[in-house]
Amino acid sequence: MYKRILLFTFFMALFILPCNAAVMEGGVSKTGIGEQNRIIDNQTNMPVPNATVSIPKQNYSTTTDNNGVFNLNTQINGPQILSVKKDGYRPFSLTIDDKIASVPMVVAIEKSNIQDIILSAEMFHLGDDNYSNASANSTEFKGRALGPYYSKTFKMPSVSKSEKIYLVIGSIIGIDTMMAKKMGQNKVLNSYASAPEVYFNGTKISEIQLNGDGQRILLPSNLVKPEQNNEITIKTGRNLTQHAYIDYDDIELMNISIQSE
Ligand SMILES: [Ca+2]
Repeated sequence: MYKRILLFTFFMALFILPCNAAVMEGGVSKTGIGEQNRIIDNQTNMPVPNATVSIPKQNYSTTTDNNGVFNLNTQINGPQILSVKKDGYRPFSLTIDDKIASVPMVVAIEKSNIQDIILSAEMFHLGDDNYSNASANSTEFKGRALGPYYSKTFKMPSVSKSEKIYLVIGSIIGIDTMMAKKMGQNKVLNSYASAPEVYFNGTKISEIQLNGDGQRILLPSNLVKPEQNNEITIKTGRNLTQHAYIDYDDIELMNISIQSE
């Protein structure tokens, strides 16, 4: 069931990405063509001034003007993560490429919810820094690997029974599963990896088969410990065709948060 949710989210992301100049909003698209790159509020459609728009891989960063307009004065070669940050809004990231960057994009960002818990707003790398240039989005890799897994403990607020709580992964790139390969997300010919696994309070709750933005993973309510420490762990996969030594799949993630609705 979780996998189905993930896949659904991914397919939405996949179909949105090639739509040039569509409004992109937390993995959901609204139609609209911009004349300039702009950041708007998803509720009011008003411009968001003074938002930070960056390409973390390049250490490139710029700010929107009073009309929410920004220019990307940097070369986009291959898929890259674009990050948008603004106080009072959920951190947002989007995988873009030269095609998407070549036409004006309008990005709608969402006000943060007081219940949101940001586990990480930075880009980080899991794996062992040993990867093929044909790996999904390998040109995007930045920084040394943290190792094969990421783990974070956080205090869960009090939650009502009806509340659904999600782990939200803003962007993930570099996954080299068989499915990612079939979907054309990488050009690795002869090898593939197991899927990254997500654990919540010690129980495996999901596998992430595909790269994409805004992936939401429902935290099973029976595992949620209200008003106590809870733990999220994301383990990267392993190259299943390398038997001589352990070769972890090198992946990058950005914007990990807990959101409820
Ligand atoms: Ca590796």
